[in-house]
Amino acid sequence: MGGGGKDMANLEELQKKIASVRKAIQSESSGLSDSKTVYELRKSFLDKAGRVGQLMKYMKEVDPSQRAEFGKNVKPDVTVLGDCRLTLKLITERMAKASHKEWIESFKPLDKEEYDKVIDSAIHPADGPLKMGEVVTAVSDAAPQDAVLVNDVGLNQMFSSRYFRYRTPRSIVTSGGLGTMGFCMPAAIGATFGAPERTVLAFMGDGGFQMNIQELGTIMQTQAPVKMILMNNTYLGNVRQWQQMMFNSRYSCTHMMNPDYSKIAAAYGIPYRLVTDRKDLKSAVDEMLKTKGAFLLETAVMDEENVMPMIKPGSPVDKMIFEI
Ligand SMILES: Cc1ncc(C[n+]2csc(CCOP(=O)(O)OP(=O)(O)O)c2C)c(N)n1
Ligand SMILES: [Mg+2]
Repeated sequence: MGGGGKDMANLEELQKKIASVRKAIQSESSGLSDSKTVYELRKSFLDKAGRVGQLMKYMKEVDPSQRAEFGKNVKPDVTVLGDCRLTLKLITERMAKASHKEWIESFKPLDKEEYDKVIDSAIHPADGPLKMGEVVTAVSDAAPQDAVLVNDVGLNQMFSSRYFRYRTPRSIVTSGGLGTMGFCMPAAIGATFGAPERTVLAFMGDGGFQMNIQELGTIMQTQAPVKMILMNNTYLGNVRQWQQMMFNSRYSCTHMMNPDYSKIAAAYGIPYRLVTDRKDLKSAVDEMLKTKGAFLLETAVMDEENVMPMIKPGSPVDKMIFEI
């Protein structure tokens, strides 16, 4: 009982801490540092299954206590409580059309900076070992317009998502930020069944491929025509990059001893080719795409390549880095 005052003091301290964390989120890592207008649309007013058709019914049941959600993390200038489908329409009708020409122009020097510092050397390296970006670009250039991209997790996922040029909507199958290594093999097999008329390209790293390598058996059995592009850097590359950046290159458990993939492919009766030199890249990609059915293309890529640019944990979006 006598501790009541102490509890109040603790509570006040806690509230102060929460307020300062909120302030930090708002100013630092929210990624909103330079945004003038931000719309946050909540779907709280949809029914549990998210059915749009029943919105009217659910609107009547909107709980006014939802107002407590407003301004929780970022302080808004204007708040609107209502069904997104209806209120958005009412808001856009009232907005004056703007072109934001100057704002859009302001991105051009930034695009150029990114191209000069990162993209050019990633996709057009002049010498040295093969790089993931150029492998992805070579496949992307030669693949049919409606090819489906499936990727695994790690650097291979980021490089293939970043440099594969999509020409058809609904063409990427990825575990995204969920980042489930091993995802690519079964997902790619599924894609060949879901879109049998399209070429399915499966980009993987040496770590993730081995997590579901037994699916080669499914490919053998079902004849699923998956074009597997293994980007072998002999590392759990994504984790190695973080160890380089955060732990002064003290690598732990990230180096990989790989099996002889030519023998693995042969065991499953799957055509295989290894590329170690960039002069052979194009012909190998063409051979993979021309071959009927599944193919395993192993590319021996640079061991310590990093994916850039990146934002360090806790940094705002305008403090991105281009090299470690
Ligand atoms: C099942 C699972 N285990 C561990 C991780 C953590 N993890 C994320 S990326 C990565 C390394 C991936 O290595 P590799 O498949 O060789 O791809 P690379 O980054 O070298 O392209 C690891 C271990 C994960 N995302 N999923
Ligand atoms: Mg790897």
